[in-house]
Amino acid sequence: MATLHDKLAEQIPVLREDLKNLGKEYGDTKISDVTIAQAYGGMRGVKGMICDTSVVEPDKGLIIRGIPLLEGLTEKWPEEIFYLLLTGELPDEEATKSVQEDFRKRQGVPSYVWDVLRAMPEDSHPMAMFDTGILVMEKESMFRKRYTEGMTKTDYWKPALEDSLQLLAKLPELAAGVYRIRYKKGDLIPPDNNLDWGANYGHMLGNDQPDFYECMRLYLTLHCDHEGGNVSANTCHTVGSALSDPYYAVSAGLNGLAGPLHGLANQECLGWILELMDKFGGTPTAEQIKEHAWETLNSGKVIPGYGHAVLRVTDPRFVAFNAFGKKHFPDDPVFKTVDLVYQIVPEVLKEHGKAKNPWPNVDAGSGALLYYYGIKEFEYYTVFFSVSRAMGMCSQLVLNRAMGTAITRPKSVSTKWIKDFVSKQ
Ligand code: HAX
Repeated sequence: MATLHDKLAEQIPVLREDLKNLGKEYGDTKISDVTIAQAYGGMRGVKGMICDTSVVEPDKGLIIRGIPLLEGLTEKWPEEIFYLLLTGELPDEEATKSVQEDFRKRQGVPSYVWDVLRAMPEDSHPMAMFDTGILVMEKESMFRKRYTEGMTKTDYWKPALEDSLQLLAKLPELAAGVYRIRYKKGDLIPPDNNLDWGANYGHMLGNDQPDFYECMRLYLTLHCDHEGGNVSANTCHTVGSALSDPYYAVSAGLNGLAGPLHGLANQECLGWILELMDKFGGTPTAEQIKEHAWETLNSGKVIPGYGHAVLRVTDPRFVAFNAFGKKHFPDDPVFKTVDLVYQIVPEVLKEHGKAKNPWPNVDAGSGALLYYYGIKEFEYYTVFFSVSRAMGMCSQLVLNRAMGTAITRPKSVSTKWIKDFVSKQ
């Protein structure tokens, strides 16, 4: 099977031809309308961009290139998922090895990155450190170099892929370094060339339990992508559409992931679980969970890890994490509490009547796994999410450069414009 570069080189001319024909024949066909509520409501449901890597169906959740997550993808390693996201095909053993070898060759975070991170205030958020680390490496960008030299538009995807591979190869090392520097865990641990991408991340964090390696692979697989409209993907896409290189675009997207309504929900969520356990002195009863959930809602806060802008069922990513916990540590008190909360909170949210989706999302369960394996610093949890999500962002960026997607520029209108418009109806 072909390497990533060769496979894309074969597919991209076909994709371009398809787009040319679609534009010519159906360019004026409407696919969406926008209401005033949607314009004020975060453009929810407005179809206004293209993402070929994955889709999220309200009743099914994540579907990567036509394959629903729970139909075999949770057993795949992240390198295989990256190949699938980019090319639409699951790699065979040889192609998987070529991605792994590519990542291995490109390892090695430059020492100037560590200097910058060590100079940051000691109480910096790990996400601020991680995103800064990516931005500091921007000087390595091949995309920027080739653009300055005057490359042709049809070649944009090539240095975008090159930057993406460089970046992804270094992210586990950068992320593990952030952990060890921020939480004073001792010297940085260099990558082990015999390990795969996910296991190496675990190794560099300082945990070589085989179960933890498995957990890391699953974690990196499950968070890889969630179509194009979520805050991080959409931000990365917008920044990339200005032909800012992948270092700028991915760092920007991850700054969006650092919001509590998005990726940071995983830190918030474990905090909520531990607060609950602390309050009731251990694994809480159903009544106690109900009481705590209502207290949260009545104080005007959201219950982290529940609800979703698109999903209307239990997130399959939550299902996969839950199955991992049940297999490896069913009696762990934090995991048991997460599982109990899952049985109570949806009913509370339904009774509350506001959230359109009362079911858990990916962030409801992921923290319990990390906590079990000794990563207790939950401010760090969104960094795990980021390493994985960078695969989706990079895949979308490369494909967008291949498709020649235009610079993002939706039209905004003022509230006065809206008032004048409705007064004429
Ligand atoms: N707890 C309490 N209230 C909730 C809620 C929850 N978990 N989820 C939604 N609501 C409320 C909203 O705040 C909103 O209230 P107002 O009308 O007062 O503004 C109302 O229900 C309707 O919201 P919605 O249409 O159901 O949800 P949105 O599409 O607006 O928002 C969110 C989706 C994920 C942001 C939302 O469900 C939420 O805040 N959840 C908790 C935070 C969280 O888990 N975020 C992670 C989401 C997954 C993700 O992106 N991970 O990266």
